[in-house]
Amino acid sequence: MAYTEPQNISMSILLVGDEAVGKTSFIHRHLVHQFEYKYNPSEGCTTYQVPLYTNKGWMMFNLKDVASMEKNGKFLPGYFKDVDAVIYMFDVSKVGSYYGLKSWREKVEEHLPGKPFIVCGNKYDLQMTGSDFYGVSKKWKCPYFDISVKELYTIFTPLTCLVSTLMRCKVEPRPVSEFLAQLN
Ligand SMILES: Nc1nc2c(ncn2[C@@H]2O[C@H](COP(=O)(O)OP(=O)(O)OP(=O)(O)O)[C@@H](O)[C@H]2O)c(=O)[nH]1
Ligand SMILES: [Mg+2]
Repeated sequence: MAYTEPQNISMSILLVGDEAVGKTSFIHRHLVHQFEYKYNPSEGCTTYQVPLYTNKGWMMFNLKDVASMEKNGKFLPGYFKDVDAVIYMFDVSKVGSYYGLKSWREKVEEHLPGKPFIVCGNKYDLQMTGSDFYGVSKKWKCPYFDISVKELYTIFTPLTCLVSTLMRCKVEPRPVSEFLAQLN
């Protein structure tokens, strides 16, 4: 089935994790296909509309980017409004950010009990020998992905994994060139 316009499937995903793990970079990569080297700490919670081309056509995601500095603050109810699923992100080169996920999870579960979630270990380019973090998958009973926003390693799979769970069918990322070829 070919779509010419993004499908508004109203899927909202909350993105949380410690300082500088790459949450905003992840969104930026999806939106403008560029990598920003400079670190600009985010503030509050910003929602971005992110389209992704998949084997089911274009899909639109609302990605809610929660700034790490919110960790010790009070989460506002708006952050959790209409959220369908959660991505917990850490930096595979900073083990502290992996342990930091525990308190993010406690905080999120308080507001969104039982929502589907996945864990992403970003900056895999800094540790290409294979990460040791797959244990989280067993511990938290959730999918885990090593990703590199910088090197474009597995970065489209987290969203399609969550949408597959929510739609109960297999959704996979497809190259945009495939979509453009249909138009010719
Ligand atoms: N080597 C490497 N650096 C990355 C990668 N992804 C992001 N970065 C860098 O990590 C830094 C922080 O990225 P951000 O996306 O701003 O981090 P954040 O998680 O949004 O941080 P907060 O806004 O403080 O919550 C930036 O300097 C990015 O260039 C990656 O895959 N590999
Ligand atoms: Mg940020």
